[in-house]
Amino acid sequence: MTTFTHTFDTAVFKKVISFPTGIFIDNKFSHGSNKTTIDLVNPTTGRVVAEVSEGTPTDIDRAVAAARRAFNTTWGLNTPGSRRGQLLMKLADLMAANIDELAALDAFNSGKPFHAARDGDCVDAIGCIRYYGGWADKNHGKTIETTEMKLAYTRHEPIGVCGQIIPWNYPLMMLTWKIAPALATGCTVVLKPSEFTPLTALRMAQLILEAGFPPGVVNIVTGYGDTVGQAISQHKDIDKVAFTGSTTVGRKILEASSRSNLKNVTLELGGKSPNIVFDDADLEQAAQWTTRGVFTNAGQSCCATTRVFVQEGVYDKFLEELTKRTLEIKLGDPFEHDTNQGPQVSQIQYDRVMGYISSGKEQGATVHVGGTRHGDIGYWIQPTIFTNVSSEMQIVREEIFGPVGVVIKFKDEDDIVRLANDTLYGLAACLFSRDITRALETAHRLQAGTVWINCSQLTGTETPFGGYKQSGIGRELGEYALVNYTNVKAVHVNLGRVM
Ligand code: TXE
Repeated sequence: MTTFTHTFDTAVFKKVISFPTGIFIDNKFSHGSNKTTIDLVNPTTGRVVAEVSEGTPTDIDRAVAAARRAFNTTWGLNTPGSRRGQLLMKLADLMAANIDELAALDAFNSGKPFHAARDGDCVDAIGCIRYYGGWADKNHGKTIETTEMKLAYTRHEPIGVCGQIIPWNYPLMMLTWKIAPALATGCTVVLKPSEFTPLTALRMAQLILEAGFPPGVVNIVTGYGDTVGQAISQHKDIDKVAFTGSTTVGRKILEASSRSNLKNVTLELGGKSPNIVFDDADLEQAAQWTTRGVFTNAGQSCCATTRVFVQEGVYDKFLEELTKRTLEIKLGDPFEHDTNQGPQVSQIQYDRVMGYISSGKEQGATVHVGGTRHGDIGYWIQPTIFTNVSSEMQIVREEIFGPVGVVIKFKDEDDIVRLANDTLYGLAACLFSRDITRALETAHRLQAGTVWINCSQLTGTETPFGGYKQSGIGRELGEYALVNYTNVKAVHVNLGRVM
């Protein structure tokens, strides 16, 4: 079986990290059934730096069998919620004790800045595990008033074995958003990390083992989407699939569910979210948040607010503020102190984003800032702003998933609501105004699962996250996510003596 060993000797983190990179089933690491491997590329150099086992559909069968056995014996309804909560809390403690290591692995594997991975992703991920650890013994049903002759109540029962497929943009966070509510409610898990960024998931497998979760409760199978991912989505003994990724693959997952066993499906998909600056906004604050909304994580965020709409009267002033801040973004090695933006995750994503930049140029938009690659090696792209765009251009309509924003003028409230909602997506939106009535009225008219007022990109473990329209089905985080992992059973008890 393969092992990851790397000596980190960087400005912000120094340590040798070593752990097995086999597939993790029944609390044991092993080869995949065909003993092949997947190469991992460091996006800062474009060089292969590690390998992990390549799982197969046969491995998924083995993982599902382990998860089913655990569900029927040591987990599910067989373990009190309080015990599940204790194990989740223990896992959160272990993550906190290893936070620098987890951050280094995410930075090394995905290219995001180390400090952003540690202070953002890892803190969020640990908080998420703790939050659902707290829910594990509090997700109760209700008693329901009917007649004096009947007692009716509901039970929130775990849905069963859950397949979870996650992407590469927030590798650790996405893992915790998926496993935490599943484990809290009593489900067992077969998780596939992205083939580009599996390292933190495999390190988490070790921590899950160390925390004391029974064998089979969490199984992690590294592999490709069209083999392992597809095997999960069409498996007849998986009760639910939770997916984060592209809208294209989201459709395939729904189709596979309908062709196999009609498993419950929740989807968190793409976006093309609007960022609205009204003429009464605090422009400096708006520019600060807009910069974050467009460029965070090198633009690789599903809720990136990349369609920047600015009211006519403040367009020039706002563009000046936004330009100033965009030019201040420091591209560099993820392990330097002052790096704000690392490379795109892969050659494929680099090519995809550069393709969009070319299409913007060809279709007549103006490159206001950036528009080219950065450096000679790796997958860096300069923060890019387009102006003079029109609504039919690809860069305005399609999710770019890179550091690219478009800036567009609007007239008034009706105009902006029409423009903002003119998209297939509906994941998020942000708006800036000092007028609370205008802000709230507009927020309520936007078709989006999250609306930020005078801020952007803030998610909270307690607050639901998910999409309208083709941005997805269901909500993650908060109490709402518990619904994804439970079946509600209504029990009717006859208290009378007559039929
Ligand atoms: O995503 P994929 P990709 C968007 C973003 C990006 C585009 C393509 O616009 O440019 O998608 O990225 C697994 N059955 N988002 O190609 O393919 C895959 O192995 C089952 C938005 O990387 O959707 C990985 O684990 N699973 C997004 C996961 O799906 C399959 C995050 C995501 O990969 C599969 C990422 C299949 N047939 C990309 N094919 C967000 N919402 O945050 C692939 N996978």
